[in-house]
Formats: sequence, structure tokens, C-alpha cells
Amino acid sequence: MSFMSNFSRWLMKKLKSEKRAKILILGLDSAGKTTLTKFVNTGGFIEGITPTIGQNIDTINFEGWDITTVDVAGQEQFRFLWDIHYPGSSAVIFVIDSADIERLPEARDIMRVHLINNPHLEKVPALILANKQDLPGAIQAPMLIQLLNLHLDMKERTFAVFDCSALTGIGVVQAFTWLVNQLSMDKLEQMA
Ligand SMILES: Nc1nc2c(ncn2[C@@H]2O[C@H](COP(=O)(O)OP(=O)(O)O)[C@@H](O)[C@H]2O)c(=O)[nH]1
Ligand SMILES: [Mg+2]
Repeated sequence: MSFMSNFSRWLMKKLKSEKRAKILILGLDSAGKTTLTKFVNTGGFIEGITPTIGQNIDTINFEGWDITTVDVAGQEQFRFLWDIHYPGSSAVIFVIDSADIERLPEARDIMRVHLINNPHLEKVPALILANKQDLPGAIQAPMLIQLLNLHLDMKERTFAVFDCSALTGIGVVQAFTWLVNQLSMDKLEQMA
């Protein structure tokens, strides 16, 4: 057995054992965080999800990654819970209800405080989901980037904005594939 094949076996084993990540799912209430988590887990839309009180800790398995999502409720009175989860997170997903234009300024403020200006999350990849694309009038990624000022506020960071619908599933796999690719690259960098 050559050195290289020993080495690549060791590398594959190590990569496999480290395919674990804690991902925070943030966003305003009703953006679709719980629906999205359930969609990824079951491969379909789940009806009748009740609003999350406090927090929902879930595990998603995606392409061999065990992802622990901490879906923190968006309601104002629970926002203090978000602070507990920042350390140790490998990535963050920020879900936006793209069809709710009225609450976009609120989503932007929350994103500023909890993602853009949050030192705990400044090095982790950020996946921003323009959810509810199945609804008429939903704002799409390029416009959302402008409206949220992401092209300027996030220019030092690894981020992507994907259009999706947790109801139809459109865009969900593409978005999660981007995310796990980022996680893989981060792991490889840490091992180097
Ligand atoms: N039309 C549509 N409705 C959605 C979508 N995602 C979530 N919803 C609905 O939006 C409401 C709030 O979703 P929920 O997952 O509880 O939001 P959370 O508070 O962010 O966890 C529920 O009635 C969902 O069925 C979507 O992509 N399209
Ligand atoms: Mg929820």
C-alpha cells in the first residue's frame, strides 16, 4: 500500500467523520424557517406547522452531512435566544419571506444586527434564502441583494442568495448544495 493511498484513505475517513455542522437558521417569524427544515428532512411540504415557540433543534441529513439546525423563533421576545447559539456555528441561513415587502425593512434590520454586524458569525458562510417564490410578487435574488444592500454590506464575506420555495421545493437543493460545498471547503482549509 503506497503512502498516497494510505493518505487518501485517511483523508476520506477524516472528512467523513467531520461531516457534521451546526447551522443556524435565522429570520423573521413566518419567513418559512421551520417549513424549510422539514422540507429538507422529508423531501416534501408539511402542512399545519405551528409557530415555533422558543426554538426547534433539528437534524438534517444532506449529502452525508449531519447538519444540526437551530431554528430560532423569530418573535421579538425570543431573540435573546439567538445569542446562545452563535459560537460553534459553521454556517448561517437567513430566510426571508420575499413576498412580504412590508416587512423587508424589519428583515434588513434584524439581518444587520444578527448577521452582518455579528462578530461571532463574520467568518462563516451565509446562505440567504429568498423564500416563497411561489407567491405572486415575490422579489427575486438580484433585486433583494440591492434592497438589502448585500452587495456592499456582505462584500467581505462568503455569501449567496438563492430564490426558493419551501412549499414547492424549487431552489432548495441548489441552495443546500452551495452550503455543503462551502462547509467542505472550510473543513479542508482547517485540516491543511
Ligand atoms: N406560499 C408559501 N408559503 C410558505 C413557504 N414557506 C413557508 N410558508 C408558509 O408560511 C407560514 C410560516 O412558515 P413557518 O415555517 O412556520 O415560518 P417560521 O416562523 O419562519 O418557522 C406557514 O403557513 C407556511 O406554510 C413558501 O415557500 N411558500
Ligand atoms: Mg418556525
